[in-house]
Amino acid sequence: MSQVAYTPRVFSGIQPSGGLTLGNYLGAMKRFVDMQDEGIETIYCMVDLHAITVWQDPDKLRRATRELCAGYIASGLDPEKSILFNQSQVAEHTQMAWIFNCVARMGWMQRMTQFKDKAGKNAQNASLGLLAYPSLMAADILVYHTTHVPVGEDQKQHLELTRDIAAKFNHDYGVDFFPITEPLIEGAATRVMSLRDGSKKMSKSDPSDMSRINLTDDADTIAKKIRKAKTDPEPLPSEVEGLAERPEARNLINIYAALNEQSVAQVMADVGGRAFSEFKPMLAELAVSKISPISGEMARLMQDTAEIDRILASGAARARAIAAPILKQTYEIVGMVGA
Ligand code: AQP
Repeated sequence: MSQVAYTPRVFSGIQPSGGLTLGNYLGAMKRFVDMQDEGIETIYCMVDLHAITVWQDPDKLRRATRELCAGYIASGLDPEKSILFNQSQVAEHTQMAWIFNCVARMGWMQRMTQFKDKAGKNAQNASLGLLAYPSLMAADILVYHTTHVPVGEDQKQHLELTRDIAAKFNHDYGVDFFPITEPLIEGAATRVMSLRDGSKKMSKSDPSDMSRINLTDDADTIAKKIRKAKTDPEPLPSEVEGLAERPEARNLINIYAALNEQSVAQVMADVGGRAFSEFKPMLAELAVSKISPISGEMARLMQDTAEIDRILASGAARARAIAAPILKQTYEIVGMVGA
């Protein structure tokens, strides 16, 4: 088979497994928006099939999927420029995932730290989907011959697995068919940490709502969560090196830098020497000024769920038009009759 010329293409997804957090926004969504106008095709997905790897209430899942779509648009994604859709509407993802289930090795899946974290002590009782989910993620990406994936740092290992699956498929079938996708893990907030524990990722599914800022939080709630965020008694250092042993301080500075589109060094030069009692209100004001317009627009968009469903259906049709021929070629390579 001849070398495929890969058109630069961006794909990424977010699970509708709860409300959106500031971590999802800074690590993923804000960067999706930045990439939309770079002249590359951008495809963004609500990965509802990933969400059900742990049980979801069906009504809540429907609402979270629509709210995530509203969040994408409120953050600045334009459904005409970017393709926005929910994963379950494009069956090619799961069809490709089956092929990849037969390429990926059990040992690869069992090494995934997110599986170990989410399955916890009772891994025997975790769903088979939770173990297989990174293979579906590889399919999400490769069914579009995606060249670049913007993600937070927690997804790095899954992106490496995607590259391993692409390389093994190409090797096993003697083809150069799937690209070796590049992860794009960039910016000051690639790993936003919990406000209660600087060693834990900020997550939608953390039992403590005080650990995260939700994109739907009102101004008072955002200010309260930042005021109560765990810190240490020292004033802020002026040099980046001074944050090395201070995870909570580092997290708040990283959040400030990402929201204000500054480097961490610039922020340190401005706020070094200040006490947290002075810095936290600055951060709260900045966070409210960035998040409030998004939450207001999300609430407005959620009043017309029929329009959201129309956007998702139209995005799914555009996505399918790209994915179907790539799946067909994959079937031909693998040896499926009638493909
Ligand atoms: N804390 C974070 N900092 C930076 N980026 C983050 N992302 C998630 N949390 C942070 C990025 O957001 C994108 C979508 O993630 P996801 O919803 O598909 O799954 P997740 O990484 O498992 O996020 P959560 O919030 O922790 O969800 P639950 O609790 O359901 O597992 C990804 O690009 C991710 O890197």
